[in-house]
Amino acid sequence: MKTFENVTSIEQMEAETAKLKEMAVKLGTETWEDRNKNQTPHCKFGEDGVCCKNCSMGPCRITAKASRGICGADAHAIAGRNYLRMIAAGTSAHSDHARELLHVLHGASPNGSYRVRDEQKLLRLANEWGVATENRDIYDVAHEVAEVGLMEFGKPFGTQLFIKRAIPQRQKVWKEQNIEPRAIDREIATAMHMTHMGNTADAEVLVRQGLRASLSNGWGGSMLGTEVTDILFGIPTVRNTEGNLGVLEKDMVNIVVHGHDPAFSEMVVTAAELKELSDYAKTKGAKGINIVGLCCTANEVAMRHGVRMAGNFLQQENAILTGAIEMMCVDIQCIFPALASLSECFHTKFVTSSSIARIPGAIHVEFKPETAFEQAKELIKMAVDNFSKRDNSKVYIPPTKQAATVGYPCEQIIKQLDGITNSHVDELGSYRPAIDAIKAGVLRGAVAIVGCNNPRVRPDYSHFEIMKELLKNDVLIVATGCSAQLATKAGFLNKEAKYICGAGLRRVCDLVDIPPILHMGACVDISRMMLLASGIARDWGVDTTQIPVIGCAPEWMSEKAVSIANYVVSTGIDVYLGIEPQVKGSAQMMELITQGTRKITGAGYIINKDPHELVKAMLDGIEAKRAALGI
Ligand code: BF8
Ligand code: SF4
Repeated sequence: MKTFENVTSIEQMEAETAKLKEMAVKLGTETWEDRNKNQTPHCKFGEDGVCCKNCSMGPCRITAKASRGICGADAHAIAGRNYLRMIAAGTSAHSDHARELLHVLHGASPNGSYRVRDEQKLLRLANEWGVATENRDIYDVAHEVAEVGLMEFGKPFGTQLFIKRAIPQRQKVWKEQNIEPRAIDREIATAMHMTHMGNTADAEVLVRQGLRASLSNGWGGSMLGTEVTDILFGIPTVRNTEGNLGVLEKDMVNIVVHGHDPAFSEMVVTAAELKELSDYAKTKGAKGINIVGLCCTANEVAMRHGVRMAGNFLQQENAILTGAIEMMCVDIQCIFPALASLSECFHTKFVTSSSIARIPGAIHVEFKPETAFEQAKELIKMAVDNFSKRDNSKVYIPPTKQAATVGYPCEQIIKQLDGITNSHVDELGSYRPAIDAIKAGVLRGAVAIVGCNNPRVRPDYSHFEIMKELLKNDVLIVATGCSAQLATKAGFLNKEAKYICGAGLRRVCDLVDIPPILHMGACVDISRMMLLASGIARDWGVDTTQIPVIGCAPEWMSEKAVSIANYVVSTGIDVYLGIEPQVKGSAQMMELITQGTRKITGAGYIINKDPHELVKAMLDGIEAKRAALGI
């Protein structure tokens, strides 16, 4: 039988990193590997979540001799408050990202840098929200939709509009459990207020607010971010691209866009397509301009433009270490401050663009929607001018890259499913063909693998091992964020990767013409996954807790990830984690996040640092759901 031998192993990826690391050593500069060593072992109190510095009587730490802080807060209260603060921070990050985009939509105009790219999606949202559309200019509609969206952050009454998109069973759970998300900013402020000195000390109450605040992200901020991005830049469609550092070009001006907010990177990508700029690059001795992405910005531009992806989170310093980057432009989130000083070892210009993420040593070009396109052009010129300063004695571009097919939002998945059965049910389509495949056992289920990579474990290895095992066992994977990028680097987004899958999944890949892992976008696009799971549950006629669909974040690290994990659990989907949340110092908190939430939402965490044990638990979990459904 045919096989797919073109997988890039973790060992190969590590060998390339080691080679780049040689350059860092030669230049006498450090990277995360060194800093990680210096930070190990980590502070035990922080690791266990039992250090409180929420007031200046502290910091207080829970130890064998001190079971309470000065105010009397115990380990459960302290760990619970720290945990809720992580959720609040994560919720604020995703949601503020969406808020910025809503302002961009509010300022969009037919002749401006930002236009409405997908009128149909805008009109659908306007109808959903009761915004008048008939005989109106599309930009008037856009501006009013943006206003309604912005009100979701601070409205004094009511709950998030998008929760009506959830299946009725879920809405009922949220209402009965009193975790329906209200205004986004309110849920964040409430979380911060509850955790202020002298307020909530009951761990369960803190966990409940975590669920509620996270819902204002998943079914609020993140979903707004995704919707508005689609309206402004188009719903992603299937594209062929490539991934890993081999996408850098030795004869071209290499510009990396890194971060999360696509408003900035879209301008850079569009400007780079201008003939005047590529001609300009040629006058400077380069063959052209090569824009590549890092982290979630990479996912955004890959899915909409086919821009190639240089890599994920822990690869950001490696990109600079190639010595072949003329400019790295960053926007917000997951950007190492270390990039500024590392860039100084090379000719690389390191440019920050947002007031939210300012870094000493960077060139700061505050990006403004009104002048965005012009600013992007200026930056590209600056990068081109920098090409001649590249020092070839410091250049090493690892040769490895993989072909990838990306761009599978719900709309695309439905379209492809429709294509095989002609079972077009209604305007929104149906997941029934996928459900039939699951019921028949051709597919055992589906897993959303998401999140970061993390030096607490062998980076990327857990993603890799878990994916490989699930594919072999006929489990379809949807991926976002840095996980999707690992899948890209490994070669799992190549349609030919079907040959590493079980016979059932391979058949589905053939029939639907998809790679075995569907790239659904950036981390804000986990909201797409919530709609996907809800759509499957709706078409199946059961609750989301019942379908053999689970989530997994094998190497999560950010506060955003904690917020995401909580809204996934709130949506009724079990979350398998490969990194322990920092609450271990409280047995009650450990019980709450693994068992307690099951009584509230029907789902919880399963935690195991060993990827092989974790994937076994995942397969067991899927089979248990199948058995309960009688399939
Ligand atoms: O939002 S997966 S390291 S890049 S937090 Fe960050 Fe984690 Fe990557 Fe995207 Ni998500
Ligand atoms: Fe210590 Fe309580 Fe202050 Fe926390 S809030 S630092 S436990 S006194």
